[in-house]
Amino acid sequence: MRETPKILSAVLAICLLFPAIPALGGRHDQSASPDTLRLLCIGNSFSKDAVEQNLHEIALADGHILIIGNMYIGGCYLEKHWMLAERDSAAYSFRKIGADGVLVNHHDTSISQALADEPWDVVTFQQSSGLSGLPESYEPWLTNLVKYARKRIPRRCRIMLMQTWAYASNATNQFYGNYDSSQQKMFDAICKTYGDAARKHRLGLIPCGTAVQNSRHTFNRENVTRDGYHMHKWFGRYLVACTFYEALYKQSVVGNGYRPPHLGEERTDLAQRCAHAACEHPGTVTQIDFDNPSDTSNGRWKPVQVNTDPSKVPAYTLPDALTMQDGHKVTTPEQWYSERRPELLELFETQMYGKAPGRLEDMEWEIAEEGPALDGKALRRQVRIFFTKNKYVTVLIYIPEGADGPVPAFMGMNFEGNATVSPDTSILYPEPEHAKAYGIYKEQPRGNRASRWPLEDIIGRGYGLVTFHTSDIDPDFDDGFGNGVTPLIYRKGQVYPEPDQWGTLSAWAWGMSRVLDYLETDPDVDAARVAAIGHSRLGKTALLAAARDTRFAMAISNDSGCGGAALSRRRYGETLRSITGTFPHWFCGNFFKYIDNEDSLPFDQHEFLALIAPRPLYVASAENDSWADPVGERLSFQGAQAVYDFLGLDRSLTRYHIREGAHGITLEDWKHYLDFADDHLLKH
Ligand code: GTR
Repeated sequence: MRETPKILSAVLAICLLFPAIPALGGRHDQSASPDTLRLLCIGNSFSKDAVEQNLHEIALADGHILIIGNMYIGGCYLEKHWMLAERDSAAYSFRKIGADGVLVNHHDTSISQALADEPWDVVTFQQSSGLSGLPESYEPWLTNLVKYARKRIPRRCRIMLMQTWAYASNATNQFYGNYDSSQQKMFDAICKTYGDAARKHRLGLIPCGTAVQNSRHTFNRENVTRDGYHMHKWFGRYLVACTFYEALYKQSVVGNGYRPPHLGEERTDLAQRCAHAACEHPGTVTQIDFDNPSDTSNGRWKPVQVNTDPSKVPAYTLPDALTMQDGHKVTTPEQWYSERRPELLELFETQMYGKAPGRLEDMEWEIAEEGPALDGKALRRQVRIFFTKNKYVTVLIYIPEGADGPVPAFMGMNFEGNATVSPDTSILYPEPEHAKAYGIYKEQPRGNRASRWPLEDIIGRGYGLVTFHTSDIDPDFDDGFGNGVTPLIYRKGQVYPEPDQWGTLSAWAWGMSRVLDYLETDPDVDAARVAAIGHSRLGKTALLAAARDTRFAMAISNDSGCGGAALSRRRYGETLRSITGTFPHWFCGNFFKYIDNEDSLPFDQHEFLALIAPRPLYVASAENDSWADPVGERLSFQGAQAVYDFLGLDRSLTRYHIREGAHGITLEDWKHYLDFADDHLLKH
């Protein structure tokens, strides 16, 4: 123990025996009060997630002083804890939060030293997550550890088990194989092992794993971990701390007044309720009933109401695209381009999607692979664009063979990896280390999304295709803005985007611009004739990329819906409340103030579409896609057309279609886009 030289150990022993004498070199917290609770966790990074943030503050909000010790070794499992205890090895970081809430890290501490450090009230053990559902990994080590601890702690001290949690469904963690990569299997196994161990040793259980699982059965879904297994920095950590609190104090955490950082009211409330339900029903998932007022809610959480009845669309007034914020009318096209357009773009950037940086100074690229494709009809080029040494995007490009000069191209991101775009066996899968950084990712079979990318048709008609995977820019789940490119813009000490800094859609759109930077150097693609295209969430992104970056020659929105082409004020299908609930990472912080408050938005999406002018704009819907509000998409498109008209632009620059069928991008959609591109991107 670094802070406790051996020479003082005798004095320390005396101080521990007579705690009224200030502990010389010992750490028994003197500022504690008589009702202070002292918690010691013998754990690893999972206990770090659970007790090192929020927990002290949650207790304090209810008037309790809580001293917390966390004996930390990354990935440590019961067998190893026992081995280290037996050898009295000072191998731990003893991370202690005092009565004042300040964490001090004491390196080189042994379990016996930590046990003697305070008159603990609660000591917890946990298994490492990968082993946690394997019963054979518990004994005899847990028995030994419990005996070892009992000899060294006050008689009244409770020993509890901190239940760990199952991984995200597509987690890349190597230990997931122990559960056939099945979240349900892992959760069931964890419930059984911890339940059995708690009964066997008569220990209390802190049902963190159940709380996590509860949250996955709400609108929050997989937005609970930051990398597939560790807790999301804000939501997940708060959730497990709530669980700890309620299990320790046997006092409901619902309504606790502490507000964790970077979580809205909804998710704060959600975490409290998931934790509470877990403590009430530790061995099973509770489907939290947000509609039921007699549920343990304090009534803050509003259920998501989805309207798909056209007669129930509320009355609304759209902002006039041609009136400035200060009430002045836009009277000339020049005024639109020089004043109104920048004003609107700034509003969309700061109030909805979040600002992104420009091009990075030290970006580099390299050709990772190149070769013939489509039976010689195309050239395939795979390019890595490096943002930093470890952060890069792999871009898959197909270029028609035998073209007469650089070709026009479609650029669109893909949802599940480049290899899903075509059965072409030369498409690179991400390097395992790179994929690991996605956190949540499941390698998909080659070509399983090929129907969305009619490569033969695109190439056959003389266009290139440029695509890359969303995860290379920012994995599509809320991890608290730690992964992906988001941290690239953090200033020193910053851990979370400012309310007007980019969310994931904005980061993705930024990625499209960076790929366009590369294309400007590619001899085979004409970067001045690149259409930004995207389906659904990637349609929102394509629109944003083209709105922001006028180098894109065209924008195509396929079923982009809420946050894309559809009007927000109609509140039909997906609303601001539902989209920000399920995808809290997509937008910037400022956008949340418009939830249930759409009429106060300083814009609507017709003005977003109008930002594409004077370039060609295509909006498409599908009849059965009520979630994306096809009517709202069409009305918004018409609102944008009015701006095109005002600007004196030809009607041929804007096109809309609605096809039969469901949400999706089909060959039929693509045929329309190719025709539209023929009109505007081909040199006649
Ligand atoms: C839905 C989401 C939509 C849309 C869609 C998609 O779950 O609510 O806004 O983006 O996903 O991207 O397929």
